[in-house]
Amino acid sequence: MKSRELKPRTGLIHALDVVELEKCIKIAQQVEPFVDAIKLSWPFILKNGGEGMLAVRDRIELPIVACFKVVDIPEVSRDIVKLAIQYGANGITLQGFVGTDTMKECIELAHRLSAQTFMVTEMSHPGAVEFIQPVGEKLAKMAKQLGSDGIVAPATRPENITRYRKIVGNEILIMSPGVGPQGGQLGDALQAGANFEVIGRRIYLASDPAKEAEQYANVLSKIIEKKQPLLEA
Ligand code: 3DU
Repeated sequence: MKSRELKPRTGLIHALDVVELEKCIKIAQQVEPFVDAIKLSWPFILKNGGEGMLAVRDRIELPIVACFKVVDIPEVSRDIVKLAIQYGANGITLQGFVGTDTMKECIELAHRLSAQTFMVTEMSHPGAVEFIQPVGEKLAKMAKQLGSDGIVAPATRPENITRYRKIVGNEILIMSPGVGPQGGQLGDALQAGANFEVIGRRIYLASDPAKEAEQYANVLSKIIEKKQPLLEA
């Protein structure tokens, strides 16, 4: 499976949480010029199977991120990672709190299969403050130590993205969900240190998803351009 590497260009990832296959493909094609990746999640897979993910992948050229937030014993997690990649994922999200053993195996396997990993360090919803947020910094350290390509951190708490950025350095990608209905403001996560903002409902529920994505991409890509000289300095 030829790899498509996720790199910041527009700074926008579309969380395409639409379960109807044809509608999902149509929106993926419409937003393709304005986003860096399409992110698919469990509801889509449960409805369409791995073949559904392959079908989306075949109709676009963008990287596909499988947002499976893998959280199981190493042996089972490995199978999820392997199958996700066989079914077209170029990147996969992992839940760091499951432990170093699972994370290490998943990251090594994904890299052997030319895919990228994104470890969740803190989620964006209110409940995240109960259990995962208190260990977020530890998780960010683990992601860096294990060589994860990226981490996932909340657009709803941009100040924490800045803390995670300090821990992981500039080499690791930070993707940040939570913009719009969850309360995060467009652009705040990138300003705080993220590389991508992950936006779902605001795009796929819009009457014109392409236009909506284009507007967000215009704002986000300008922030990326401004930050570039700072990162290279
Ligand atoms: O709130 P939105 O509709 O923009 O969708 C956010 C997406 O990001 C959705 O697919 C969800 O599963 C994912 N996500 C989070 O919202 C929060 C996380 O911490 C990690 C992933």
